Amino acid sequence: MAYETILVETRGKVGLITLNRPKALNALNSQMQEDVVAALQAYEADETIGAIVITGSEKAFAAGADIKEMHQKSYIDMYMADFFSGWDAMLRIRKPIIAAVSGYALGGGCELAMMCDFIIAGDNAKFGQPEITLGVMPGMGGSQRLTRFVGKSKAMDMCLTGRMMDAEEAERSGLVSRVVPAATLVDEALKAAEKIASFSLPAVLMNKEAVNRSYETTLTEGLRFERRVFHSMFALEDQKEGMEAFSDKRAPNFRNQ
Ligand code: CO8
Repeated sequence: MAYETILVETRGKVGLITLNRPKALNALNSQMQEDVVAALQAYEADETIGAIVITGSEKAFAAGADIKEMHQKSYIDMYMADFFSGWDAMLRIRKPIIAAVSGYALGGGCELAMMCDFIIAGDNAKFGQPEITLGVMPGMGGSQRLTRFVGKSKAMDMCLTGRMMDAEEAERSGLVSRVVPAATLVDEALKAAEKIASFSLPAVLMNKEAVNRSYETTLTEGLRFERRVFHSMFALEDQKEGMEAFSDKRAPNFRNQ
């Protein structure tokens, strides 16, 4: 399928989505929301795909929601369209999504990266929630997710001053999982995604679901959920195969069953 605002390609078992509005530094407009969600849903439905990477350009992952699309809208326009709620469909994607961030990840761009399962940053990455400088605030989860990633003090600092955080600070604060040289960013993200896609898909989905559950429930409930899912994994052929392969000192041959 052809998309207007993104490029998609399949690399082995990995789906690669590249945000592609270079003239607007990949500002997220409604078309891009539709395109990204449609591409994610297509990869979700594709049995040959085990993980997905979303990236942008070297200069910008995404410089925010498209200010030019938004600025004349009224309250009732935003409310009736439930503006930006279309991105929620991303949260229903069960396969892992890695954000590979080079350059600016600002406003909605930072929020999109945080909606992915983890972020690998190029050493030139810059994260920020500069909405305050525009007279608004984050609207795609920034005030909530950033706070959970980096804690209240830093999230307040970012949202109230609008300052940017570089890759080193982002890693130190827990916003990104690792920092790599910008020149190798996409390769490193693809390598991580290929590794994930080499494992048993049901086991991968259950791992993702369990980690996400920790954000939504109490520790006691989360631990109970984890134990029940862990027990259920002993119904998987891939569990037998993984453990047998370990004993036989050979590579496992997972069949996603
Ligand atoms: N929206 C639209 N166009 C943009 C955006 C954007 N967010 N960011 C950059 N552009 C455009 C510029 O207007 C410019 O276009 P043109 O050449 O036609 O003038 C082009 O991209 C290149 O940008 P610059 O010339 O500004 O490039 P610089 O290298 O000088 O600066 C910056 C790069 C620092 C990234 C600068 O472009 C900038 O500050 N951009 C805006 C960053 C920002 O404020 N982002 C937050 C946007 S608001 C938001 O994301 C809210 C999300 C939640 C909404 C929820 C609603 C319910």
